[in-house]
Amino acid sequence: MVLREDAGAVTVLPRQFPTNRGGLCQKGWTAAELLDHPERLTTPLLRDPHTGELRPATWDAALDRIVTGIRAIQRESGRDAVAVFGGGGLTNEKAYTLGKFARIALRTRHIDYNGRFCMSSAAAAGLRAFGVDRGLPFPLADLARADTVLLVGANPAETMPPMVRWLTEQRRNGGRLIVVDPRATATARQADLHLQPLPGTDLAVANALLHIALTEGWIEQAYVAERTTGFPAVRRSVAAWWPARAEQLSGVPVADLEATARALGTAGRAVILTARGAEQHAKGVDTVTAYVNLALALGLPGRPGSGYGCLTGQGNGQGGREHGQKADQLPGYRHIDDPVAREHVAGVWGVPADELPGPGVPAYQLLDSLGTPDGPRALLVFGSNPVVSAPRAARVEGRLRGLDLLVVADLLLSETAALADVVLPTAQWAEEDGTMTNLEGRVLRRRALRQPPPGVRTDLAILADLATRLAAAEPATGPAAADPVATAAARFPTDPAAVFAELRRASAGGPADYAGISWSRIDDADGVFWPCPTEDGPDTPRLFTDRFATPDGRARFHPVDHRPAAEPVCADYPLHFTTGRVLAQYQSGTQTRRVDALRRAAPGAFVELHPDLAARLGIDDGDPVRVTSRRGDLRAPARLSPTIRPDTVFAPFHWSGPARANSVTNDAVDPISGMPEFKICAVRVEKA
Ligand SMILES: Nc1nc2c(c(=O)[nH]1)N[C@H]1C(S)=C(S)[C@@H](COP(=O)(O)OP(=O)(O)OC[C@H]3O[C@@H](n4cnc5c(=O)[nH]c(N)nc54)[C@H](O)[C@@H]3O)O[C@H]1N2
Ligand SMILES: Nc1nc2c(c(=O)[nH]1)N[C@H]1C(S)=C(S)[C@@H](COP(=O)(O)OP(=O)(O)OC[C@H]3O[C@@H](n4cnc5c(=O)[nH]c(N)nc54)[C@H](O)[C@@H]3O)O[C@H]1N2
Ligand SMILES: [Mo]
Repeated sequence: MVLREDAGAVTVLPRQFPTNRGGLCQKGWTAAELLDHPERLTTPLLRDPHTGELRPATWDAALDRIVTGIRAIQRESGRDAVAVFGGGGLTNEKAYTLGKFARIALRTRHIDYNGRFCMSSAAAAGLRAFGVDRGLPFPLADLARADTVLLVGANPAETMPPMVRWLTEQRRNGGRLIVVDPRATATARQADLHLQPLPGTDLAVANALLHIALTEGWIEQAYVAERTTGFPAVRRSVAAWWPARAEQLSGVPVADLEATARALGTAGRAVILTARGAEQHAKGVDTVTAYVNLALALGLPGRPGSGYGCLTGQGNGQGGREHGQKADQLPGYRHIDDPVAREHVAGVWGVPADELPGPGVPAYQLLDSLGTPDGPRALLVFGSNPVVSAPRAARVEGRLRGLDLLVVADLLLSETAALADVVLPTAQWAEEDGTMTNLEGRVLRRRALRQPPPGVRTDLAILADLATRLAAAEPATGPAAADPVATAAARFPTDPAAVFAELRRASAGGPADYAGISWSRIDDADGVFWPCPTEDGPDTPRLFTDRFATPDGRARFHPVDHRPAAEPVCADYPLHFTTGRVLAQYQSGTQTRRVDALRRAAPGAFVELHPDLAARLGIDDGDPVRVTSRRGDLRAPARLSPTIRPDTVFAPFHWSGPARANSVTNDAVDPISGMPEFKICAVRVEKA
């Protein structure tokens, strides 16, 4: 998009661009409203120890309080007693700096971020199958050429409207769209075929699809032989997944499973895409793996117009997961346990490799450990609102309240910021330069249109301020003769161009290699796809055309089996509860609940119920209802709709207070990715 500023008012205009072709969703059109919003934070806030209220303070007082607090806590309880929580909405430059800040300014192992709640299951599955995790290994425009597109647990008509144009074009070209969702969403209603499984049964569906493809002889034998390893074990494991068994579990009729397998197995070009509906489960990694197995057996990945992909969510959901805000990660998508990676990155940062901490723990585990005897005593949050968005949120809220020091940098007083000891007002998207990497792995520029309002600093400036003050408070160690404050200032530049130049060096040679990407090249080329190791060499719009990113170049099959949801339904909690999004609200709602047009379009939470279920429970449309799980409850008006399964209820998670969906959700996590089970738990529903 393009921004124009006229007499102080900012307007958002569309721009012809290959990913969205000038399309924006309503949240994009209205985003400028937040720049001058009356509730915008313009001064730091400090909690008054006597009254317990947040009060405006100077930057000096706020930063002093933070640095004194951090140093005292680390002196008493060790470096790991301070933790950092980041966000997938931060630019690459900020995500990179946040990871670096945690590792060399705080020297804590505890950093993780909200992307753990988002793409982590698909990332882990992609990594183990393909050797690299890039959401889409091909440009989005490829979708228009596919004969069949299978969307599993994705509702792009509400969550990525500009992307739906490619699906419309695909069907205009004669292609078929198949959607797997327990609800007949706006996306499913456009599909040629809608499979409506019980939540949490996608893995069984995928194994049955592969079973059918095997029986019918639709496996690409040559591809499997030349480009993959491990198929025999998968073939054996799906042998037990005859379609009638999958129908019994999922409720998807055998005929629909067969039609889906045929549409994929006999297509010239086919694409399988997963999103949060399939991934946000305690078996999310295995579920994605089952769809990757299917794609590999059909020979799709790396073939033009075909493949497997994950629809990455947040603004910088891709770049945010590459440059070191993940607990186990260093920039360039390197592993923090890898001695070579540590040497390289430590070299760029100018510190000894053995000073870099080891891996931390995934987001939920981190949040749940806060303030406990073995957990961190302080937390710094940049770009997330876990009081609303974390699973089992009441418990997380309690953990945050139990901290000795909570620092939140935000543009607005989010529910998490409202609990903080120190709140730092930060710049927004239109006020700072930087880069974002989109769902295609395409690195894009984000350009500043204007300065932040007086009193507001950028995240980069905040991190630099903290790093220099921490250095000043650090007792001198070792023979380092240099002035520690000057060294810290040099290590934490506030100019995003300087940060990006360093990020390029830090990522060089890693899986997500940005070394050849300059801002001017991005400008000249409508974005640049990583890996891009040299400035004059090519970038990589399509991965896997010749080889996969594994040591032997072959993709890896992994046998995976269905397992039930972490919390089965029972007599007391007889219904399945699932959560997701609506078109007009974004995430924890901090930003969108404050925009008039969006609030009018989606004023509050609701509980979506099938009319038959509602009749059984004596609930009418609009009645206040209570949804209760073992963790807590949510209250919101009923919205009756025949589009949802009668055994399942749905609520959006954008609201806080009594309507908070995450008061209800389960905090069971995937053993590999750490992804919480946002998409299924057992509940009871009654009129409130
Ligand atoms: N309007 C809007 N757009 C957004 C966002 C937003 O908050 N609001 N957030 C952005 C972000 S960060 C993300 S991650 C993306 C998410 O984009 P999506 O993944 O498309 O969004 P969700 O609504 O979370 O989930 C998609 C669908 O999964 C279905 N579902 C629930 N349980 C299951 C299940 O067990 N199996 C299957 N197959 N489906 C299931 C739900 O009914 C829902 O329709 O959206 C991005 N875009
Ligand atoms: N039940 C349920 N829960 C879910 C999900 C679900 O489907 N169901 N989805 C999960 C998913 S996929 C996601 S991505 C998470 C998202 O949930 P959160 O992590 O809470 O994400 P946001 O609401 O985007 O929070 C971003 C916060 O950072 C602020 N912010 C925005 N830009 C900046 C910036 O540049 N700098 C700083 N310092 N702050 C900024 C915003 O004002 C806002 O308060 O929710 C997860 N929670
Ligand atoms: Mo997300």
